[in-house]
Amino acid sequence: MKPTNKAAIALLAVACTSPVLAEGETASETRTGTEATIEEIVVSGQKLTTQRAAIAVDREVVIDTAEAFSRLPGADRNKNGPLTGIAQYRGMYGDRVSVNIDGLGIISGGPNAMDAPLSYVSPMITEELTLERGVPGVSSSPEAIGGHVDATMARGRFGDGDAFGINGMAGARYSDNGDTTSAAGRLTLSNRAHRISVVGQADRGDDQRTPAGTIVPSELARDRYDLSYAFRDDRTAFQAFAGRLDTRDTGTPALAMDIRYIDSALYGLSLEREISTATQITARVGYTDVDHVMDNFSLRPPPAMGMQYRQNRAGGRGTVFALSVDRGLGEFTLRGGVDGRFAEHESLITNPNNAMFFIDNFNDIQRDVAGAFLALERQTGNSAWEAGLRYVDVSSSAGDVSVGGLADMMAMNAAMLADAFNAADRDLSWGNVDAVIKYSRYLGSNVKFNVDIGSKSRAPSYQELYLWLPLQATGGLADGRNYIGNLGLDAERSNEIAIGLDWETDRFSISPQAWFRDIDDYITGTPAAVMPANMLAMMMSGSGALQFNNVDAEIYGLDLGWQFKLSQRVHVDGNASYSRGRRTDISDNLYRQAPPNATVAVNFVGESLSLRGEVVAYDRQDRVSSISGEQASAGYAIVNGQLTWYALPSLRLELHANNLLDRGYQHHLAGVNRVSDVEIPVGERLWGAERTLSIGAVMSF
Ligand SMILES: [Cu+2]
Repeated sequence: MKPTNKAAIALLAVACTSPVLAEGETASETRTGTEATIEEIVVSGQKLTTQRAAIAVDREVVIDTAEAFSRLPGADRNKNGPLTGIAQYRGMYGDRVSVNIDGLGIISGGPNAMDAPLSYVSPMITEELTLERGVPGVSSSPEAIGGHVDATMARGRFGDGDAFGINGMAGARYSDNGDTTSAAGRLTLSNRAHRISVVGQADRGDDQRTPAGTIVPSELARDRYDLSYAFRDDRTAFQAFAGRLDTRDTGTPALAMDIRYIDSALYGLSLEREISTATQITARVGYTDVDHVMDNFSLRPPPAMGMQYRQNRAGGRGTVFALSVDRGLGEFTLRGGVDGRFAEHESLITNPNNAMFFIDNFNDIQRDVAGAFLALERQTGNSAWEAGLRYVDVSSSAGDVSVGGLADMMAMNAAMLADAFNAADRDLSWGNVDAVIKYSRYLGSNVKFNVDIGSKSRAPSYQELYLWLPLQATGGLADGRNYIGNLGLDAERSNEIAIGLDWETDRFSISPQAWFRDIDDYITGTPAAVMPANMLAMMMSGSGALQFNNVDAEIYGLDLGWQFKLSQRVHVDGNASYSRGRRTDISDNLYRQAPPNATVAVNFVGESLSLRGEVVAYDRQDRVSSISGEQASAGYAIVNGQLTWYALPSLRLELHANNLLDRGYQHHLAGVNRVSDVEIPVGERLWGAERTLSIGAVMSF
């Protein structure tokens, strides 16, 4: 077993038996002989090595789990609304970062990623979010070109004996900004072999206030439930779950419309079974079904003219599966498997004031991914390596499109685009080989060196291919530009190296990693040369269309986490991220890149009380994409404070103050306001929340 896994299990044991110590305390583990001694850096619910970074999301007083994710080194989030955070990792985001929940990928229903994968992870009922730092191994996920994240839902524990017992959790949180409330609960009936669990979380909030005005609309309403059954014995772990996501009127002010509803059903089965002492199989299958409606007139001030009203009904559904076998061969472990993802999507735009008006935005889209991988690992006393290969086959298709109810010139140009699209060959496929090599070695007892080298691919998304009419349905880019797809796109390929150190002494630990990504055929918008598309985009928005194209790019940077113990009870910690993304075929920067940022915190961890005060600082970002018309943003620093008190061993009370000094600030990735006739002008970057006080109580039994 890897040292990191051992440390994780030790930590889990500490977390389960002693909730008071779980926060901010480093799990110590005695090792013998020449065995390595590096521990994970454990900071306020975060665990970090150069191989992985994990965060205990339920300890973070957040509504959007993407916010908790953004606290990890190298991680950030593109925010298009209070529940619409898109994971960004080392300059890549959207479909480039794979997000699994309980080992299964999510099929989003919204063509603009309003239901981004992390929106399915309600924070209070999430056990842990784990980011594979460095280059993700080939077995983690297909098309994980930018990174891989796995979240596990907190479904409770098994019992110790044959008798059934009940355990659970009940918690509530309140934030004064927007009177935001969260309520969560879990009830588990279990013995040593069986576990039945029901969990749920409900979030509600009104519009958020900032020092520059109220963000309209930024109200939110989301319910998430899950019912599961699990079985385990010495050699088997089985789980079946059925879950629902029910999002109601929720603002997305950085996009052209707001969420009226997202109704999703999620089902999954997983089985892990030890066939022999050396052989283990893992099988997972999941199904997601999403029904979604958004519009531009219910939550935000409606357009001046009835003809500009838009309602958009979109959906997505499909199956994901993964099957793998692990076989131990002495010092070696061989892992092989197959996985896939078969998804359908559609999106229809209408106008409630004009029954003749419709746009087949996406019709009868199918995108299927099938992959196979083989990885070999070797673990010896003080070094380890892993080498893996993966083949991914992606095929996609789209149905015929049409449009109705447009006037004169618009109708003519739209009809030309529809005819061209319908006449084109839309059955497309890509075959890609990925390769990853990872090596780590102890240089002395408290320094470990790591190097990862990978070549990873991603085939184009359905939006990048099939967006035939210039619109802003771009998977959440939110740059305000109208895009058209491109049926001739090649797959992206990122050749990447990451070099890192884990260094730990009695008082100090640090885990820096430097990385470089060279991306061939990077898919981004470039000025379109399609005349009818440009004319339409001009009529709708005043600027021409962008078309998805293959370009060349590079992204490089350095990120780290560290901790320094001042005494048994007091430590300082922090992390820092630097990333730079640019085109290499022309002189321009990549769009929506996180600026350099750092967090420094002082922590006190007492018997039952812990305190944390932190400064979060972001540099300005003036390396912006001129093609997207992206604006620069100023740097800022805010101060946050938090207090956690175990009033009883089973009762945790939380008091958090965010933006304590009530600074006005604009996070570069916060999105640009697209809503007219509200306090914050159209085209202005959205402001961060004013000073916000939150209280919470979480009881476990
Ligand atoms: Cu939507």
